[in-house]
Amino acid sequence: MSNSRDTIAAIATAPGKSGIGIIRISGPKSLEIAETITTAKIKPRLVYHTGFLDQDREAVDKGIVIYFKAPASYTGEDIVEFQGHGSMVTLNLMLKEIYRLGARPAAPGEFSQRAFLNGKLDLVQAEAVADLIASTSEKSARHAVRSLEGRFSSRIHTLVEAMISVRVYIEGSLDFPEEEIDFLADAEIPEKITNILSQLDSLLNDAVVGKKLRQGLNVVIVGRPNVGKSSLLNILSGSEKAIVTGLAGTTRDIVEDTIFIAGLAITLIDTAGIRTPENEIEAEGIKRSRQQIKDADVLVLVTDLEEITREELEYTHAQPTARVFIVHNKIDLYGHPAEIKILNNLQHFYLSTMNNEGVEALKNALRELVAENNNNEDMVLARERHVQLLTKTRDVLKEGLDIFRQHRHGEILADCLKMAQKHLGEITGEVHSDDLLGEIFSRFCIGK
Ligand SMILES: Nc1nc2c(ncn2[C@@H]2O[C@H](COP(=O)(O)OP(=O)(O)OP(=O)(O)O)[C@@H](O)[C@H]2O)c(=O)[nH]1
Ligand SMILES: [Mg+2]
Repeated sequence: MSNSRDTIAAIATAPGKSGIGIIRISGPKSLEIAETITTAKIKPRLVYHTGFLDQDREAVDKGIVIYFKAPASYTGEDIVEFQGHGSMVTLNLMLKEIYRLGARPAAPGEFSQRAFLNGKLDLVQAEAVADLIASTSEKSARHAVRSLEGRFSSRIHTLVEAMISVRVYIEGSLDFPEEEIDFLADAEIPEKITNILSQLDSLLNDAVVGKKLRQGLNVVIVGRPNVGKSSLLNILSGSEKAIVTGLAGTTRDIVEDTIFIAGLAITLIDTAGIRTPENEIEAEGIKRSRQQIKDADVLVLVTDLEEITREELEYTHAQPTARVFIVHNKIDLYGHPAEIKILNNLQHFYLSTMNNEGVEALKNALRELVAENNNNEDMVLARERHVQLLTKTRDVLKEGLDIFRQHRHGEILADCLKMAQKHLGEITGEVHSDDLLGEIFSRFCIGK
């Protein structure tokens, strides 16, 4: 979509009424356009208070204009920002004039795409820009800023450098067999690869946790009808979001509420009670419950019995990697003390949502879980794309190492290293396709 000879323009602030509205233009005509619609003689990085004029030299608004001369700008091109009043009417009038003078509307993410293509940001950093704008919790915002500062990218570069150095060593000995450093017998190579693999594993680990952080934790509450799932959602979120009645089958739709624990977004999801449905509406509700189970990071399985049944436990089988908490609700009815028991490696919480006994212990367990996911300064705000590429990198390196160990085959290992490097290059965007760029940048907002 990008042709950097074009000058692009967009309103960069959110639509609606606001104190200030910003129009940003980038490209070779930026300065000329700015000097036409203002009365200022503009130098880079100075602030001018000026009128913004339309075609008939009538002021549409009055505000500030700033010029960033290429390459010292966000996109690496000439950029001008007009800061006027936040009225969609005047901003659109100005845009109309800017288009008339030769700019065209910017596509979503086009400013950031130009920044990427001009080497101002790598792909991970560009994605961090979008994540920062979209962040819903303090933690995810802080981690987005770290990625933007280049911490994720620098861990990737360290790995790439280590791979290159091993590859150069192997290829060197392949090219000059007469000087044969007997690398086939060299224990240093597997050692170096193992070392790279362990760094890669730790990055992958941080990325998986980081992906959760980006999305927030999904806590799904499941169980038979009438056990108190909706009551639990309400007490955990401190709201009356879900309808509670004594009738089995009250909840049919998915009910969600987001709470924040230690700056991390936690989405609590209440579902329809699982049983043989009595009608079509309930059947659809139960189908949706089962879908939610598959997306859960944490499953809170609620029962109203002192002992959970085998059938109830089976609800968790659809999502084997989720953490499972078993809640025995309504202890006031069967006279069990409020406590936590560990049975078969699962935490069982005995509580009553009616008189709030034992609920704090469950909240504490959620807090601990968040802390586990959260206390990692190295964590990177990763996307599924990053996790997949890191996994591919690890797999191809492992394969190369195995073959090398078995057959002492240097060439194959060098090829695997090359492939691994290519996967890492796709993360930072050193290796990229137009499709990938289109897919990433089209999800940005216009004006960024
Ligand atoms: N005695 C007692 N009753 C409770 C407790 N928690 C919930 N209840 C009651 O149990 C009934 C069902 O509660 P809900 O929260 O609607 O149960 P649910 O699991 O969401 O039910 P469905 O939406 O039908 O699947 C209501 O009458 C609640 O007041 C509790 O701790 N003790
Ligand atoms: Mg319910």
